[in-house]
Amino acid sequence: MSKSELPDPFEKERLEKGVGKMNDQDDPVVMVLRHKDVRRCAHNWKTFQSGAQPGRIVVPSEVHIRDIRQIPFEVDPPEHKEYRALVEGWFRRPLQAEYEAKLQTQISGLVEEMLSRDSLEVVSEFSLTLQSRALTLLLNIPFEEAQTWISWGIHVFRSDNNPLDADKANILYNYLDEQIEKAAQNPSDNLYSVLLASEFQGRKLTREEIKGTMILTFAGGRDTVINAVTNTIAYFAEHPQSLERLRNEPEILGRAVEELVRYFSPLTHMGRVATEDTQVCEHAIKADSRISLCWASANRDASVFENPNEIMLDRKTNPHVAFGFGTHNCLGAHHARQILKVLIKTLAEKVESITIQKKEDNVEEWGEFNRKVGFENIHVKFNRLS
Ligand code: EMZ
Repeated sequence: MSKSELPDPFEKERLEKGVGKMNDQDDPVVMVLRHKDVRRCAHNWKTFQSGAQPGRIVVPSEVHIRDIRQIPFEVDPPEHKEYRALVEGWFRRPLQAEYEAKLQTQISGLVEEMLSRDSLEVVSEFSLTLQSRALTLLLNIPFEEAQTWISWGIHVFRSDNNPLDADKANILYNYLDEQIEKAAQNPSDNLYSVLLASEFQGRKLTREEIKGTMILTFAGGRDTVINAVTNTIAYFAEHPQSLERLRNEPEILGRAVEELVRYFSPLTHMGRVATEDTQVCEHAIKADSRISLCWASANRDASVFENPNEIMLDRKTNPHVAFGFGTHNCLGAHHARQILKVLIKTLAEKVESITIQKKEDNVEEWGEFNRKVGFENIHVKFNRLS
């Protein structure tokens, strides 16, 4: 196994039982592992709801560190649809040529900076910087603001020794209160102002709803994007021939992005709360207990993906669920895809190879499963294409 590989820890349980079990702060989770069941349960929002107590559908549960509902993520239909409609257009802006050009300028600049160095740590110096700078485009606010978010570190709810750190979460919450207030005083054309002007069911959005939407925007796309970017660098470091292939066959870029996202599955799973007694794969699920939709497992399901543990850059049929599935599919997916597309294009244009100097895996523990999701750190050198 070469080092950038992310093994699939779910295969045996997926084949034998279809579900796995884990405890999480005394609120157990039945992990749904097969592609078809994951999609079926995601589709069935009446039985498997998102609108439970705020924080409870996230694994690990965030009920002890927040009581603000993230919107539209923790709301069920029909309200979900109306909230989502308020932001859907805004989150499609990454598809515009002008947005892509700005992203290109940011990413080219960052790659150039890295090319001039003998060593860099990808997670903290490259991926976090890239993610934070790109977020200024998504929010439509000045580039300089990225520096504040970079200073918060990788995860907004986690610190080094504490996977659920309420003090850390408060940094974000206080910051958002300030920014919302600022936008209320001085309306402009950023996301805060757009939300302040938005109406839900004939009334203005409340400050709490705006904050819930902003928390999702900050938290949902942070470590996921950072992992995807870091894994992309690690993959091309170990497969320089793949970078060369993309240089020669730019037409497969779109497929390559989907395939990398399938393979990396940056978000391992997302929970739901059962609204009634039911079952999944003949496993009883009690009302008010939790399941999780394990995107990472579904994306390695051999009944759907040929050679699921291989990265086939031009994979043709690729119904992956790395961005979720159904009603709640990822709002930030256009932005995330553009980031990866522009990043890979830029690497192919400028970088000959990437040398790995040292690295440490980031392994998540989910009950009986240990899943490598990326790297804690990975030190590399970018070598320029001449
Ligand atoms: C939540 C979640 C959303 C959660 C799509 O995922 O991402 C997690 O990283 C956050 O901790 O609060 O936003």
